[in-house]
Amino acid sequence: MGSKNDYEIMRKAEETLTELGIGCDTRVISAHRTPARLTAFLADAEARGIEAVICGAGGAAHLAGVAAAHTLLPVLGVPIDSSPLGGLDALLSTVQMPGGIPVATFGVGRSGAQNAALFAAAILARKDAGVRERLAKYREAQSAAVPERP
Ligand code: RP5
Repeated sequence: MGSKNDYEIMRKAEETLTELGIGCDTRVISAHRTPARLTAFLADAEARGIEAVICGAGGAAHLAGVAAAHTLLPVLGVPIDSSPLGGLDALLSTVQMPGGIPVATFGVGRSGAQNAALFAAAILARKDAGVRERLAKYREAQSAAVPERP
């Protein structure tokens, strides 16, 4: 995430991954405040076994796009409502990548963070039967928690 202030939202991604038994390495990395940290993190990300990168950022949210430019790993972007523009700025900055460097963009805020984690799990589930099973159970538990009547 671009700032420690984004953690309130991005912890939902961390919690969801943890619930699914998927390890994650949560970092504060800003494309503009700590650009060297960003390039260093991505330089050996694949070698360290990272399979997807979830980027949460607000304002002129270029973090996910810049990250995607530095790696062949799938990059999942979560726009965060942290500016006076209410997250629309972050959404547009993240989703509207010029052709050539894709960022899979999720909804603004907590649900986006949750869905980014679930989407990362779906990617991993293609090759990891354990993740697939836990993802299926997550869905079952979610369905079971919805009352049939209010
Ligand atoms: C972005 O600027 C961060 O992702 C954050 O959402 C926003 C504001 O950062 P702070 O000034 O709160 O650290 O880079």
